[in-house]
Amino acid sequence: GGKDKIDALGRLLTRILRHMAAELNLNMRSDGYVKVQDLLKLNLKTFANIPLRSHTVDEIREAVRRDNKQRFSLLEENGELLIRANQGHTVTIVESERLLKEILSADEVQVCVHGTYKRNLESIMESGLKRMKRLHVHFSSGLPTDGEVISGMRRDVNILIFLNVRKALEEGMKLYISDNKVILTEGFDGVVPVKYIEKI
Ligand code: HQG
Repeated sequence: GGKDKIDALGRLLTRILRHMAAELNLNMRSDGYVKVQDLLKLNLKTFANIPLRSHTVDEIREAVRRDNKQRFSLLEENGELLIRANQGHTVTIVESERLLKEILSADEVQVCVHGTYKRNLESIMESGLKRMKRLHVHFSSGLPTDGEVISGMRRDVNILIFLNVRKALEEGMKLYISDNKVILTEGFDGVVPVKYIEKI
């Protein structure tokens, strides 16, 4: 039905806007925005097997509105509609300073928590939190409550790692916050060293 079509569209938009700009030759700005009209020219199919071309601007607006983690932002500029993913990128076209807002004081942050899995813990305590394929390590700016969706971590994580924001900022680690309130950092060369982990 219509709901499934919109959900499938949302998943495809996530994939394109975070990971596929380069291979698709998409004109993406350093703040992550691309023209909606450029997307609607693409020939890709959603997981529901519906071609992106067969969608409308209104369906894109609905996918953005409906997204449970507010993964996208829309922008109207010079009569054109632009869309971006708020975080989660692997494509290096995007620049932290343009996509995100820098956190300047620890007072801006109530909690900064990375969600992960027990199987990763030993490795994390050995080598720090790594950004892996993405541009940033991801943290939620609030605590998850039972089974609820929260931007910045998956629902099924079973370990919470808290960042010492004050110490990280003091020692020159740059922290940013996205439009959907995910806290992001490149750490130092892609790694948040273990000494900035406050507690687990
Ligand atoms: C782990 C989802 C071993 C890290 C979520 C994570 C988030 C290590 C995985 C967003 C490690 C990377 C990002 C180390 C880190 N040894 N494992 N040294 N350092 N890891 O997907 O934070 O639904 O790149 O703990 O909600 O899981 O897609 O990062 O398990 O917001 O919008 O390596 O993705 O959002 O995985 O998730 P990811 P993430 P969406």
